[in-house]
Amino acid sequence: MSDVGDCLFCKIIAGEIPSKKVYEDDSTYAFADIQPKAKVHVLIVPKRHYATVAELAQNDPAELSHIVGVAKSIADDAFHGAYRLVFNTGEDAGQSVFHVHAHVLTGEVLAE
Ligand code: IU
Repeated sequence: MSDVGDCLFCKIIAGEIPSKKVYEDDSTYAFADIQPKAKVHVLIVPKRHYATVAELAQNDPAELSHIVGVAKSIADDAFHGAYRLVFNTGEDAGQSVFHVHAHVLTGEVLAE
């Protein structure tokens, strides 16, 4: 379903690179960020490869909505439904992996 060139997150989804899985279903995979910026820091990715959240929204809005639901459910379990959801988009905004991913930051009170 997903294996675009040498995309790192496609390889994680395919199990070619190990990750700490948090959630998986037919269309979506979630795993712990290797450099957590909060007590709980999870990346949620669509299994199908899109570079950015804008591309995902345009091509598969149902999957984007699903990802938002997965984020809520992770935060419901980790920290009574309080969480920050971030999609860095573009190199100048801090995006370093060009397979769209939602950062879910939760598990503790977050600084502004
Ligand atoms: P960014 O929004 O593209 O900068 O986020 C990429 C994230 O992917 C970043 O928080 C990294 O710590 C994380 N990550 C990872 O979890 N596993 C990896 O093998 C690599 C990056 I490379």
